[in-house]
Amino acid sequence: MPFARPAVMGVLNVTPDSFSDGGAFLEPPAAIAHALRMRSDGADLVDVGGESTRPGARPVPADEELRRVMPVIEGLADAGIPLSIDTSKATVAGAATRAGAVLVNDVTALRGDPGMAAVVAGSGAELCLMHMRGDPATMQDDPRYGDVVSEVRAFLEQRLGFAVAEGIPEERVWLDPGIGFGKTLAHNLELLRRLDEIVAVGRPVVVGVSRKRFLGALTGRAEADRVAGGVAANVLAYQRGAHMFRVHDVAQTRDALAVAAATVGPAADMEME
Ligand code: HH2
Repeated sequence: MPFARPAVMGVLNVTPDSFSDGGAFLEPPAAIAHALRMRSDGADLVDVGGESTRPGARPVPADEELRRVMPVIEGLADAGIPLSIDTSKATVAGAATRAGAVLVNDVTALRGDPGMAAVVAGSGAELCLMHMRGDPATMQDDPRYGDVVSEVRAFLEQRLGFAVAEGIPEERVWLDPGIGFGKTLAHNLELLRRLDEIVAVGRPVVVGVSRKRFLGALTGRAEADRVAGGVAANVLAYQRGAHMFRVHDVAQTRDALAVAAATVGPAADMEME
């Protein structure tokens, strides 16, 4: 396990249209400066993405995605920043891991590109498999589940089995319930409330709640003002066993998790022995 719990993954969207920071980091110098700031704020790794997956987003061609992310990845790898690549394309994952990315964050869970599993297997990188209902263009059109937690868990177990069958060692796989990806407010809250059932699969769990729409629905706040709501959700997810937290607001999340870990985490357990 390359990252101790709790680990913080800082979000770096090199896109014009991401839902909360679209356009802010399109130029490599601005993106690199922001990543260095997140690192000094306590990010364990920086997740670089060149394609928005917000509800309604349109796919980006591979050459455009490469053009956006590679100068940033190369600059950050040179600076020694641990990197993750947020992509569903094998060519992008291949280029990023060759440049030094240590984790492939695939929101399609190896369903988006038939070449992805082989690239990840050959790269030696970690892999995050995320649950998504449908695709970003349509995923928020009336999503329905019988029991959302059982269905997400069964999906993640199936995708984990697929990854292992494709030659990716189980020890390298992370699982993510995909908060906001084809889910209503009630679905997102049920997944967070019963996150221990996803943790029980036995692989480390990543959660991405940062600035998302469900926080706006609960607080009435715009994206940039959802930090406190996100911190609350991340602390609750930590308590239920989540390992890694994907966030835009690294410093605040790091502080909250330090307090949570000291209170209910392994350090607190050890002191009681
Ligand atoms: N959420 C987003 C993107 N990638 N990856 C994982 N593993 N888990 C998530 O919850 C997750 C993700 C969406 O957030 P963001 O990157 O801020 O926005 P956009 O997709 O518009 O770029």
